[in-house]
Amino acid sequence: MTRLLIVALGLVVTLNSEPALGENNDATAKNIVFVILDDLRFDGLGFLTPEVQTPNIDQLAAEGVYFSNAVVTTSLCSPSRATILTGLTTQNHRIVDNNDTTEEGLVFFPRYLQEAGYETGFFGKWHMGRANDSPREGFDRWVSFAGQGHYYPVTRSDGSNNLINVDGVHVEQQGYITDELTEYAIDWLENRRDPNKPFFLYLSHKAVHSDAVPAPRHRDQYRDTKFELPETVAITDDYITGKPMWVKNQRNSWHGIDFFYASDRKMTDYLRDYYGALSSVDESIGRLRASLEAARLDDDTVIVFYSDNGFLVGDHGLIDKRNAYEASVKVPMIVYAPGTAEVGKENTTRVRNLDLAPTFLDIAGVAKPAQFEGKSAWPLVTGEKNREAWGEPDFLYQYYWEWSFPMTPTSLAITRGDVKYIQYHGVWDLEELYDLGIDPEETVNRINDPAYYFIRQELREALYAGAANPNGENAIPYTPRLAEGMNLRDRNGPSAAAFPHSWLVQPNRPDKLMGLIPDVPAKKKALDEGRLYMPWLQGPEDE
Ligand SMILES: [Ca+2]
Repeated sequence: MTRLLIVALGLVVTLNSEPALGENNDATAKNIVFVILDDLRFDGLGFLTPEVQTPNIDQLAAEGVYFSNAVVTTSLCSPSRATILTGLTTQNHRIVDNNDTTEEGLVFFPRYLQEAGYETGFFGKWHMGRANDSPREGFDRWVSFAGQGHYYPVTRSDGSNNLINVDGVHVEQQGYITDELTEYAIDWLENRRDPNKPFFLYLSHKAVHSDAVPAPRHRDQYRDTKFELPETVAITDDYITGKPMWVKNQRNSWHGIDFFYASDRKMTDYLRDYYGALSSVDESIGRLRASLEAARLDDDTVIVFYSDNGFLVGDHGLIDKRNAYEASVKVPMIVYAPGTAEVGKENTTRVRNLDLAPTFLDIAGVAKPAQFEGKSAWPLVTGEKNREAWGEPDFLYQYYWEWSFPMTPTSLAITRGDVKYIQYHGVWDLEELYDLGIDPEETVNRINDPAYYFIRQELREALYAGAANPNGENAIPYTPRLAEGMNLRDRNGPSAAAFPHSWLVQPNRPDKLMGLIPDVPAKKKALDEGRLYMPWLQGPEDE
């Protein structure tokens, strides 16, 4: 649709449509449509990767604001969704992995919208609480399913199909899940909701989670397409020496490029199905927009396009998500808000999933609850604030080890400005430090670079302080172990990684205790001068 037509529709809305009325009688309340995908890579859109065909999403970006530096505070389905819904970080909402079954005490942001007079609808993948698909507080309409759901109906032992929970009543899944969820959403939009209330539509697609299955009409869409993998997929001496052992070891695992999903499939081949499945989502966006336009709601409705986490396709030899590398933590984010100042622009501000709940409430004119940890990104969309004025917070990242996928360790990271520091817990391995300003691909681990000595220590301290819970406690949460987990490796693939060269030493070194001494300025001074730093042997002037 052209800009001119949107402006024309806007005028029609002003003249003919009834104003949306909340309990506060706010005639200007905006409707909100939130479309969230599962595991869509940050650059997995046509306007960013030419091989990918997503005309409707490209158009949404061209007519909206594209956030090129959107990130998630935990790159895993359930924890990220819990953060989006509660406005809390993982250490505080405590949904630490996909095995967690409780949502006890959590308040989901749509409840605040209901209280402000909004009608709310949830459609699709909830992915918390395992087998519990029953309606959750905060939603007037509920269409969901347990766990991961299915791309196509699957026949159960009693002969019926797998079930979808519609407002507490189970019905069978009829067809391809992306199309079916879109139809449920549009049905609510057009026929079921109260037209006198502003609405919040939460459309949560199963696509494009593994194993991605396209609709029949998209099965051959990319048959002849040659997708390229990231440059960091290559093993080179220069590159691989700076990486922790667990990264090298994960290459040959369920979540590694050399044995991904324990198959001999090539990632370049898998991406044909991945992006084929994305095409139904792209059509879904087109259908939603057409429905809004037909109802003359387009001008009063903000659309937010998002993914619950990133997805690696061979970056650093890894696939899937969980780790703290850029392709894992970055997600595609578009905010379509007609009439706002930043339309058609890219915004480079680092906006977190933690910031979504405050943003939605801000759009609705609802005050931010005290427990929310993020900040509204709406001033970035309206142009009220630029990146600098908005005041980008530190980006704290946390992923807690899962027994089910034991190859990725507990990963804690903090990014301040361009510098990212990563620390692992419970595993004997290297820390990492990247200067994203000069090394966006994270190819040079600067953890032992003297130029980053002080920022390294500053970030270690800030990370520890930021990862504490409201009681000031630093605790690593975990859930019950139920089985061995995905330990399979290709017996013909790469063997275990060697220890870092710098760790291999002769016995009886005089500096053998230096690794225990905190990295204080006096230690740096001693190292610069080629001296040992042993505080218990030296005078106060050396401290
Ligand atoms: Ca996910």
